[in-house]
Amino acid sequence: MERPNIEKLVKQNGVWMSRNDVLHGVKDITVSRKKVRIEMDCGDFAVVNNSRRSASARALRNSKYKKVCKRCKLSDERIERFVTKNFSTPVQQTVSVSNTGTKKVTKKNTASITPVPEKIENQVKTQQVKTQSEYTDSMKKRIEMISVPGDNIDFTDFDKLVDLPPFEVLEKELVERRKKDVCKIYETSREDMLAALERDISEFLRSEGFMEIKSSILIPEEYLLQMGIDPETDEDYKVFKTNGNMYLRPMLAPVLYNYLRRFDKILPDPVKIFEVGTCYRRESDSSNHLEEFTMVNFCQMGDGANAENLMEIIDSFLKHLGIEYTTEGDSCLVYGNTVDIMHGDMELSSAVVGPVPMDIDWGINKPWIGAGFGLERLLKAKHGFKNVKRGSRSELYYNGNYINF
Ligand code: ATP
Ligand code: 9VF
Ligand code: MG
Repeated sequence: MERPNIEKLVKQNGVWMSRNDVLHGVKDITVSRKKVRIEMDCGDFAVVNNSRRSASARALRNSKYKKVCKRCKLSDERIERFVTKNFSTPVQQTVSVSNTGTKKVTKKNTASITPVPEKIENQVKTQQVKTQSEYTDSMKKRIEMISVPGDNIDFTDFDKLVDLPPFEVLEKELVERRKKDVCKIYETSREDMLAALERDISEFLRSEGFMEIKSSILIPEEYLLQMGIDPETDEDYKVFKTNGNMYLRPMLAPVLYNYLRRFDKILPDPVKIFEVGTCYRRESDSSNHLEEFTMVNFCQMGDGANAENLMEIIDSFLKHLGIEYTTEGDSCLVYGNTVDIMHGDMELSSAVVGPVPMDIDWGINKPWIGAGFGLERLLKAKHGFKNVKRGSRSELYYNGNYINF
């Protein structure tokens, strides 16, 4: 016969046994898809898997407890029932309220901000020194994950590793720092860095005369084909297809083309527009590639659409963001020649001076300039992150700080 699960055992016995074999009365039990949350008469609670073979299940079946929780005020009758497993007579749950004035224990369910000791750094320094070679690869990985550039721990740079404390000490210190960093954000700006960058970019470009657009993330196949991308075979733009006939956009250009064509009939020349939004590409793993990333693409069509103006706007854009860059000539399938804006080895942007032949298909007949930047790469450059993931849509990092503790 199949063994009863925790839910059944707790409901039947009316008691719970905590890990150190202390017997508690059960006030309430909530069952979810996989877990059980048990609230004890003393106010403590436990969340465990709703299993049949766990130590907790065994403890409830075998009735071997070491102590009884005093605060639960379990009646002899309830204990007896648990031990003898005589469930025929239901027991009334009568918890007597003592008149000794003891306070009711209530568990806080709001997250509290734990104050972090200030002078841990000194503590770390006085510990025994550990050399880099004493760190295993998994220790290094863990340290890299929970550290930020400001910690100055770089396992590829030996000079920064002198006086490294033992792993456990360093790990504890870094965890405390990250908690403190996130608490600081909670106390001050409360801004997500990706969202803040988008707002900053939007404000900057609007002040430079560009009009903001928000278009759909879902685009039809026609837009890809018209950009010269075959969604089935293209090697550079590996696109995601939805269950219907739509695709997740790998770029913003198709919609911007349509806007340029329409606005040219409405707005004075030159037409200056931009969009900031999520784009999707099926990429292989790399420290500069995400499958879900944020692009800003700004463009100007008509008067002043020349290489000089393009470089001027890019220069003031990156100066505004405080990011250094170099330029490189490149070419791509979609536009032919591009100017790549680089930060070290990382491409921040591809910039193009039109016109290009496919303009005809989009109904465009004026010169244009444009550039597309990845926001997560801008964050990586700005903060010295090792990986674009730090600044991306993620549950593991908040504003570059590891948070999965
Ligand atoms: P790369 O050659 O580095 O893969 P790309 O030339 O394919 O990039 P573009 O099509 O020029 O990229 O897109 C414009 C900008 O968008 C890039 O310069 C980059 O900043 C950003 N970007 C493109 N693909 C990604 C991605 N997978 N993850 C993060 N950012 C990206
Ligand atoms: C440069 C990057 C074709 C006139 C609407 C504007 C541009 C940006 C290139 C982007 C892409 N192009 N990921 O075009 O600004 O489209 O490959 Si328009
Ligand atoms: Mg490019």
